[in-house]
Amino acid sequence: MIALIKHVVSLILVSSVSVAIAGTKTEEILSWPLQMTNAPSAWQLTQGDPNILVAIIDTGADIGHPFLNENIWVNPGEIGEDSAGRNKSKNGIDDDNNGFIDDVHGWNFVSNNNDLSDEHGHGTHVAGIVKNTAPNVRLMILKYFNPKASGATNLANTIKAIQYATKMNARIINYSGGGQEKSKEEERAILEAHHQKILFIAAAGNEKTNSDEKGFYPANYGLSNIASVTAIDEQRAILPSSNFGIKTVDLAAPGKNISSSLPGGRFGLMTGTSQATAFVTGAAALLMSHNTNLNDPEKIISILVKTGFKNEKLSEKTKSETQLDIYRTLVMKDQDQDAFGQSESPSESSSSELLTEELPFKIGSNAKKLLSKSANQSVLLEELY
Ligand SMILES: [Ca+2]
Ligand SMILES: [Ca+2]
Repeated sequence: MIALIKHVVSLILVSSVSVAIAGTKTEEILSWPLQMTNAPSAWQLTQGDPNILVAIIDTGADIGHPFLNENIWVNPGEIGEDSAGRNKSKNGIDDDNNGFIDDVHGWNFVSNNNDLSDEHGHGTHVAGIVKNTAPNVRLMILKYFNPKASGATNLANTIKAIQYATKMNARIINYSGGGQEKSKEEERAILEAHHQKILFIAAAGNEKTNSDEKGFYPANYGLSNIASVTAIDEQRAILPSSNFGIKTVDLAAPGKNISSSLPGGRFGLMTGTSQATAFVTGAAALLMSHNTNLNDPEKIISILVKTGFKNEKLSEKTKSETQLDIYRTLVMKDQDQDAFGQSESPSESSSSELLTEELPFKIGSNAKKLLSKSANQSVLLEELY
């Protein structure tokens, strides 16, 4: 498992590049991924259902961050008073009998406690992107990554985190990590999640490789609840660092110079397929919020891919040459629910014009609020490590 840690570290470090933005308006930087994915138009339909629970399996998160704190999941079985009148969240008792003591917002599998603090920044950044895309959904924080631990340990903690998310009924797992080593146990854990209809959104990886030839896991397990996401820049080109593959990579989303939250109440930029993955997770959460009967992961992935915006720059890079378009995802699902059957192509549907014409970008009041909230608190020029 030495290779795994190497690649896990590599994935995260590539995602950690902070970029100076001298001469660029902060709001432009903040808004481009949301504009490109038509998120503000989508928010006019839904900003996310608080009942949609998204597990962020990563480096932890700053759950007190002003941008995140209202979105952090609260385990209902670990709050309130116990029979002795003590606060369940800190009584040292596993009140909901799930095997974890005082797991109020998630779990730290590195230290085996409920301290979710993020010393790295990656998890806080990924969580912020999901929140920024799906403003009202809940985030369960599961910390698996320890840069000082062995690959085997990080893998074992990943598996435990997937099992926790499954047990606690997350609807989506965001996994912005991975490596080129397979693990039967990890695959089995994701299969168990599939049995609970949990959608698993995974980073394609930042190895600059063709994932059809050299697998990157968990993105490459081939399970029908896993979506593999690669990253594009503001010009819609795939990043030179991003993995690709016409058989194995499902779709692309923005991943370069992405602004999001960082520990300590800060904001900053990161780059990589980790960030792209988080946008797709947010989009899937909005889709589930808008279509409450939609719970088949395979179908959700199919909708995300087929309603994506066709991008010729993704030719030979992804399965369907599409990039995430959240508004289309919601609207096309609304307009023609039969368009996504296995035998029918969306291009034959009554809403086919949506596949070939770019929809007008409209920014709603909530979008402005979100963007300005970010801009006012941004600290964008820091080198993280
Ligand atoms: Ca518990
Ligand atoms: Ca307790």
